[in-house]
Amino acid sequence: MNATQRPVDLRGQIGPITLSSYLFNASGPRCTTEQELIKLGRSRSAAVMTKSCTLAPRAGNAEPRYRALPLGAIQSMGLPNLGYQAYLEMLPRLKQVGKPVVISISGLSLADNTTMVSAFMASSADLLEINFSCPNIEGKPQLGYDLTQTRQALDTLCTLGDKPIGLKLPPYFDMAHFDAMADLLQQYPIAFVTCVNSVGNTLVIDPETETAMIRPKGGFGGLCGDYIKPIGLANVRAFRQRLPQRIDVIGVGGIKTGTDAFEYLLAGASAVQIATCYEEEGTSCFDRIERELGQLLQRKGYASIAQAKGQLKTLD
Ligand code: RRO
Repeated sequence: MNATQRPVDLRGQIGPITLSSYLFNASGPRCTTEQELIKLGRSRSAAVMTKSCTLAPRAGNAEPRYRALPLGAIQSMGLPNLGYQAYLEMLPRLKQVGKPVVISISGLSLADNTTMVSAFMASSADLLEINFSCPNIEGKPQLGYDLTQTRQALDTLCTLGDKPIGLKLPPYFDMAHFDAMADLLQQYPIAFVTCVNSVGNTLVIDPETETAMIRPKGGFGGLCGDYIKPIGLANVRAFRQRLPQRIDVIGVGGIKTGTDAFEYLLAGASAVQIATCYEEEGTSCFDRIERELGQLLQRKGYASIAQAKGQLKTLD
């Protein structure tokens, strides 16, 4: 930056909350324990997001359940977490870091989600992200692929308090599904959607050993990282085009450079989350990607996130 250039305004947005930067951690890696969450609070992550919680603590699925791959990872963690009461109890200490705390909630039933959302509505959490898309629990289909159950869940969960809530959505692959889900979601007072969760129930095989890469569910697991960036971009774009402006779209999937974050910005994301890259690199990814994004926007003559948001050009 030379002396005449102003720094780019990199603030992101989720519903009523303005973030100090455009990126923060996704629910998933390195955000389960208080120690990990405090570390996130002291990093450049713009918010502290927790691992999805359940009613009772869970050890998660059998190992090996995470495998790094050349362009990302496959995993079937199985919701390992401390149980929602542990996160309620540590919230005052997490809040002391001075940035928004987002609680990810992933009940195994609507009754579980109702209990947890009610509890966090009465807490000092800033935002709730309700996970409608965990692909890794045997016998529990992803809620976001079932319109009827999604409607039933929202009918209840949207009446439990005033704190802004958002939904973590699975990836969709058909225009009719984007249309149907967006039509449904805009009937509810939600503040944001997060697109996308891992691409569920994929299979990666080691041809040498002729074995599936991970143990749970016979090797079926969520695909993450670079492999899924085009899917994440498409989902952000599709929901941004269909949802009213009062609902922010948060991008996640394969962001490991400032250029990746910029692509999500062009697609219309109000902020982005980092998962696999944070797992591999640790908290330094937030400074690095923020710096790269700032330099890219500066070089392109954008003064702020807002100027570039949704400005994707198409060829028609
Ligand atoms: O813990 C997991 O296995 C997991 C969850 Br809750 C999720 O929402 N998405 C994912 O890929 N893994």
